[in-house]
Amino acid sequence: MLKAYALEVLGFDLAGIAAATPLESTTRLREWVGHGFHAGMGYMAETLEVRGDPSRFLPGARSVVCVAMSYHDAPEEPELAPRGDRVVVARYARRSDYHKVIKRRLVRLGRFLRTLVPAVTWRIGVDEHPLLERDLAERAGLGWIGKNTCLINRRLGSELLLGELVTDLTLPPDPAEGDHCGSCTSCLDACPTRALPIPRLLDARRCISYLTIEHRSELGEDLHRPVGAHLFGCDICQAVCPWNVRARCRAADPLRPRPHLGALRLDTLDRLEIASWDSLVAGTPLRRLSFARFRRNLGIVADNLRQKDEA
Ligand code: B12
Ligand code: SF4
Ligand code: SF4
Repeated sequence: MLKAYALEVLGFDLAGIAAATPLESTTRLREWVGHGFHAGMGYMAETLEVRGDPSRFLPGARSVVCVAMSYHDAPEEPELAPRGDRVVVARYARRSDYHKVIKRRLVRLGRFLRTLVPAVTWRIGVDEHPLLERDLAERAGLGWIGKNTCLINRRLGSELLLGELVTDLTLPPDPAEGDHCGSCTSCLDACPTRALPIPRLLDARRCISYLTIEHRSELGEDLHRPVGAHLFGCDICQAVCPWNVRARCRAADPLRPRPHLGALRLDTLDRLEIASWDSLVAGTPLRRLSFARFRRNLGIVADNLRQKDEA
């Protein structure tokens, strides 16, 4: 009944239930942080022990309702190479900020649960909350974690945004889905910075998504060229994935794309003052990029596009 409400009334694309017991993958997370693969994301190290154990997120947690919303805009062509002076913004960021959208829906899901069981306790999680979201979603049967480390669903692909409702209620868990990557290595082969050295291991120090969104200081010279035309985020290891090429779905309101954010041009961006940058990105995930980091990224992209023209 809860899953049906999430899907049919609230409009989530996927919903499943996982037991709230500690995740085995916490060991992997410790190793990942131990090797420094988390780069400058200090919050990953600080919240390490909480992330893999939902009962530390919500004392007494028994179940996690995992949900996902698609932002797939098939049949758009995969944007591996930029055209002309086109600057690339990750597809998830070309629309309203999913954090707000998913949070609002999860709160409604929690309120609905309370009408069924008045004494229930719940807490919601989306992205910045210390939960291993993809591992929980995998356990809840929403898909599997691919070699590019993204959660992939057989029907919808991996262009999914995740959220959770953690509750002290015991709910019947869904079966987990098996791995469907097989012998494919397209994502590892396509990564321009070799940030995926082996399957399911992402080295954030080399990932364009980390470097353009989260990294605070200047980028190492050796990483400038591979950043290409990416102003914010990177979709390459998902664009080449056969499960996304095959996915046949469309992002629904309120996650429909804002077309102008998919067609940004270097010369237009270069003329932006801080106030016009703020209004361009208002209400989207691009808001996370301060004007100073926007200028830093744009400088790198401009050099790369210029060199491409000269070549
Ligand atoms: C930190 C972070 C990042 C970092 C690090 C990415 C990473 N792979 O961890 C950076 C900034 C690079 C990033 C990039 C992106 N992110 Co991000 N990010 C997160 C965040 C906040 C935490 C992820 C995390 O726990 N990482 C820790 C590492 C260790 O996890 P991991 O690499 O997946 O490894 C786990 C498993 O793969 C497994 N494992 C690892 N190795 C092995 C090996 C074997 C053999 C096995 C069996 C298992 C296994 O154990 C590990 C621990 O659980 C989550 C939100 C959340 N709270 O979970 C969003 C989240 C993962 N991001 C998301 C998105 C959309 C993106 C981008 C697509 C954005 C973009 N277009 O630029 C890219 C995708 C890059 C990629 N290939 O992952 C979505 C992913 C949705 C999905 N379908 O998977 C999330 C879930 C946010 C959300 N609420 O929707 N992100
Ligand atoms: S997001 Fe881009 S840079 Fe990061 S692992 Fe994927 S392809 Fe490589
Ligand atoms: S590109 Fe291939 S290996 Fe990579 S996640 Fe997709 S199916 Fe798995």
